[in-house]
Amino acid sequence: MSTNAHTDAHTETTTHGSSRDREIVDARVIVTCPGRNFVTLRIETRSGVVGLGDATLNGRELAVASYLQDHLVPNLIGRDAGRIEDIWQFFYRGAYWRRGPVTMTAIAAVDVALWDILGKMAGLPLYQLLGGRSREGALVYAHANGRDISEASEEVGKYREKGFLAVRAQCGVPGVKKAYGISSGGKPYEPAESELPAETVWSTPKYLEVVPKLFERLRADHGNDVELLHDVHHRLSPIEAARLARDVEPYRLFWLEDATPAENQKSFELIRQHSVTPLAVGEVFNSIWDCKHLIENQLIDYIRTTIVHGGGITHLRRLADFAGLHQVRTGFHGATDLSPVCMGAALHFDTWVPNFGIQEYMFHSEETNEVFPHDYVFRDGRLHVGDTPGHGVTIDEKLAARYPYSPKQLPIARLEDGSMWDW
Ligand code: KDG
Ligand code: MG
Repeated sequence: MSTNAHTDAHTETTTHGSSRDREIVDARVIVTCPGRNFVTLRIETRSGVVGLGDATLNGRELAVASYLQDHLVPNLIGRDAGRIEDIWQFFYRGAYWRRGPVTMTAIAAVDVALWDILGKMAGLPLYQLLGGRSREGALVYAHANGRDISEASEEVGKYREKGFLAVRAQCGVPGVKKAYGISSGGKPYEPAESELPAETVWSTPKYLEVVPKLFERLRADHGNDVELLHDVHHRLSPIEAARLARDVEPYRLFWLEDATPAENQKSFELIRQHSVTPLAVGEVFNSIWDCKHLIENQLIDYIRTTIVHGGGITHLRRLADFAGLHQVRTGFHGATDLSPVCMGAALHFDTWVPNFGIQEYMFHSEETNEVFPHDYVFRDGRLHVGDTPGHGVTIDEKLAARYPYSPKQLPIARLEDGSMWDW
């Protein structure tokens, strides 16, 4: 693609440089595995400003790396990095094959890297570019999990001691060998642990028996002074989800997450008819179209779609504004498979977005934090971004190169009779 197709013939001068300074001269995909796989896009302008975007899609990392490398990067070289909206539209509208996790993750990586560059060129932190601070820090929730109810309750206590104001709680299900969200051997929970998907067995009746008991115990042990959350991880049918949402009502959950798969957005109507437990959904969504019905019919309270899987800041800003019109708040996905680059960008967004709800915060490993130095810090139950221009997250490429890609896929779930189920 010829360079002059993307740069202005006339010189467009701004306080911080011309379109020539902003010309994209390099874009590279970095794959690294400091304990888990991450894909990062690094974009550089002619004036030497570097921006980073997370492109990690757990278990499908190389598909996004190839989408970027083979299809987006060749279209980036020579373009004006300041044309963030036009580049987004070029890759979304211009692609013909729209949406889907691979495409939208790749577009997100480009978008976030460009916002990072804009912040660095302007000398401003990203939240300032978005419209400035709406709050002092982003309320976060941690993950407490235990092999049984007592262990889960102890874990909730540990997080409260660390200053967390909100905790997601999961516990083992008696009779189910490997329930979602439960780690083994005291290690942090990481679902993608083998080259081919691990097969787990699922029992809805056993699960529906234990969860209300878990939350009854947590309220008895910890009182009402802590926000409690729970992730069903798409395992229930709409009517089972309605039953669970009703059964946990006395324990005043902050939210019940992914109670049923949401390909059929109307299925949430059934849950709503039966319960006032707040509902969150959307970590697997990629665009506003995945949740339009859910939002405009006020079938959910929190939208979980986050920057890396939802087309970046440019698209998430639209989604959040649309959600705000319907009193739906943000509750961004923040598992460890989203890199610190995504977390940094998400926290700037959280610092600005008027209809903020909460941010998920699973801690990254030491190795990951060393590969991705960042300026956000945890204090008093909240994550606080720094004032570094851009999103405040960088990469130590030398260190990253010491951790080669290691193929890993997410597990699958089957019912006790062997039928495939939702993991
Ligand atoms: O890659 C899948 C994980 O991000 C997901 O299982 C984590 O459901 C999750 C959550 O709420 O963090
Ligand atoms: Mg989840």
